[in-house]
Amino acid sequence: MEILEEIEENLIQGRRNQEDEGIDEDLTGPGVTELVRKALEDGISAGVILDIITRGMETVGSKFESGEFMLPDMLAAAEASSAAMPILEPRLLAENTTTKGRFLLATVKGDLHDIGKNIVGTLLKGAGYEVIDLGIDVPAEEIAETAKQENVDFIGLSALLTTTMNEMKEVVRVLRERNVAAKILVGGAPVDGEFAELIGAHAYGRDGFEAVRIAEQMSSSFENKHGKERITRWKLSTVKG
Ligand code: B12
Repeated sequence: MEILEEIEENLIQGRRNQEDEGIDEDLTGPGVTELVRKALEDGISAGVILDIITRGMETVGSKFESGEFMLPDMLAAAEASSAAMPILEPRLLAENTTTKGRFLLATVKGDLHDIGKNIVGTLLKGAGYEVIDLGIDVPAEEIAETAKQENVDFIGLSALLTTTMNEMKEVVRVLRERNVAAKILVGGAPVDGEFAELIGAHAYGRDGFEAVRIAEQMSSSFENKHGKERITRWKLSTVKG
């Protein structure tokens, strides 16, 4: 089996490392973390590995939906995926060292899913943004408070449940009420562009790569409108911090 396929298969089976048992007991040998290290050593790019991990998690979701997988299976895959991130992050960071702006990330209140958000954070950092990650289950007030305190340029909200996506609307309302000027991006499997528009967010991002693209577009239009000053402040604030 090719190494990327091996990563995907072991992820779906929830095998974080070689000691872990998969659902299929015959599956032995290196688990996700060892395979990811090996793939990087072989010269495979961190971005390609991220894509495979994302695809594997989609399969896990379908299996859960069809009843083939139970909650512990989903959790095991999630743990394997999270364990791969610290291995990939330095590589993604090495590709870019400049700072383009401050990005606040949070999974909204009621929602505990953070794999996608963490990937978005990793890619943003890799692209040169300073990321402040508030974690999961974050109330609107806390997001608004931090956005003001830290004077962030972008806010990225994540939700994976059809119930919690409605919380995004509340976050946008509170941000407006508190006059937070940062651009708001929303993302997560149940969210789309139409929903983003409906709740008054500035943009929807399908994945971390798109989040980077949107932020770059917004920054350059901002720069055109307001000159280079603010961009310089971003860079200085990050050098200090
Ligand atoms: C892993 C997982 C879990 C793990 C989460 C662990 C963790 N640390 O995150 C655990 C086991 C805890 C879990 C729990 C539950 N889960 Co769950 N889970 C999943 C699963 C399989 C994968 C999610 C994932 O990590 N995907 C991989 C990442 C890379 O993709 P992603 O999150 O979509 O993120 C990408 C994009 O969406 C985007 N993105 C995400 N956020 C943001 C933010 C911004 C700003 C931008 C620009 C982009 C962006 O970029 C990311 C990178 O490409 C999904 C299935 C699925 N297909 O989504 C179900 C799923 C989301 N879960 C589901 C359910 C039902 C639950 C539970 C209610 C189950 C239960 N009975 O308890 C609980 C709810 C807990 C809670 N309150 O949040 C349902 C939701 C159904 C619905 N429509 O609401 C799903 C869809 C499974 C299913 N098909 O039924 N889950």
